[in-house]
Amino acid sequence: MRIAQHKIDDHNQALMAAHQRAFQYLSGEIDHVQDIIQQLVAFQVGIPSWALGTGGTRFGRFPGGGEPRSLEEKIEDVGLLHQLNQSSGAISLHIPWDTANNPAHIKAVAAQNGIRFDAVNSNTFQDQPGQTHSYKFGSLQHVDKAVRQQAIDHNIEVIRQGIAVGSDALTVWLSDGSCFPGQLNFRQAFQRTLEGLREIYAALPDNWKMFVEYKAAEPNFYSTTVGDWGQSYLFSSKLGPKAYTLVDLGHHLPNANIEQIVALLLMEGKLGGFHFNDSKYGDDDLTVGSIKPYQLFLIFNELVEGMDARDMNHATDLGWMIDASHNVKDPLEDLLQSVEAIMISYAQALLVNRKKLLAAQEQNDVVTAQEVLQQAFRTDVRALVAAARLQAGGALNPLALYRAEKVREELIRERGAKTMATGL
Ligand SMILES: [Mn+2]
Repeated sequence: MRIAQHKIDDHNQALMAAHQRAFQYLSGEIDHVQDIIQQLVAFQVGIPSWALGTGGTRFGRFPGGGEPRSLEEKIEDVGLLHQLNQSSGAISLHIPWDTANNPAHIKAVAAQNGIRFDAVNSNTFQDQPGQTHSYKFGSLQHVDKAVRQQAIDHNIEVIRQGIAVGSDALTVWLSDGSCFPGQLNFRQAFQRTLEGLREIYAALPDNWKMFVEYKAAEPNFYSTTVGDWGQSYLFSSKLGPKAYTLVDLGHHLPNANIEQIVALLLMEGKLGGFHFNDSKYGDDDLTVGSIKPYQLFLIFNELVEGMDARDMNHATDLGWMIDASHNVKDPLEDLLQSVEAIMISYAQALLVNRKKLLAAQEQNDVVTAQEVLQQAFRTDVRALVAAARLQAGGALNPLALYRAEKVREELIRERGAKTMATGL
């Protein structure tokens, strides 16, 4: 479904006076307001196709109704989010869940919705119906060459499908690892995985990137073959210039200093992409910014500082994606909240007084350094983010309009109460 433009206009008109009051107050405090707004307008976050349905846990799943039944409907849902916030202009596909039988048609649906295709994701963490070999003991690390070859062929097929829809990156997340000590020879598992990744890398078009995503634990609970940023960096360095590390916020051991990891990967030119989410205990896949908003700000602070140091384009030089799951919320509402949290953290990072911070660091003035960061973090930038949305043609309050228009009710009417989207 689409929301009629006049409904967005009416919504904005009703909120305009309050918005302008907040914006005027804020813009008086900030230098270069228009430059910041332009950066916010340009910044787009990819929406994962697998997060458009209600997620579940290994204990159960409680679908909410009106979930997309096809790839077309997934793209329409992202188009709807983008219509509301103008910051969700890309979808990240997961193969085989999102295999497009008619890529030209799928590209046309995406174009109608103003959506482009972000990184495509392969899947060797599950066995698919009719699959010859099982991934029970891993895919690219597997002791049996036939299993490894099946995983390599699948990834090359994902690249082929990505090319057909106009994507330009492959994300490889491997669940490979071991559950018990002694199960795996770590060095051999690494070497076999590297060998497989090299074959996949060789199939990448010139303008493509490969993102090597790491994860500390789960589904394997003793070792993971791409378990942390060091292992991912080893793989991406050995593979070559088109390979990068992808940081998923939920894939670290507790209390890891993710902002430091980001800073160093950027310094080495090896940070390729991001999966945003939040967590309390592990890979909880919770709404971005719902648990640790200060950490998210600190990560964005390093991203902005590190990207500026390398003269990178904030909007286009890294892959920005959400990777989350929604067990109890309406997935579309959750995604609106997630994108808003990302935009708020990005805006706050743009406000950091970098000269003052650098001077404080040079003077060992710890108190001032903290003050500089917290001055930005404690600034309520919501009117700034809303101003960017307004300028781009979105809604001043996307979530409020989503609810006022009874979007979920309409989707349930269109698609049924018992639909269940493919995904996690
Ligand atoms: Mn991820």
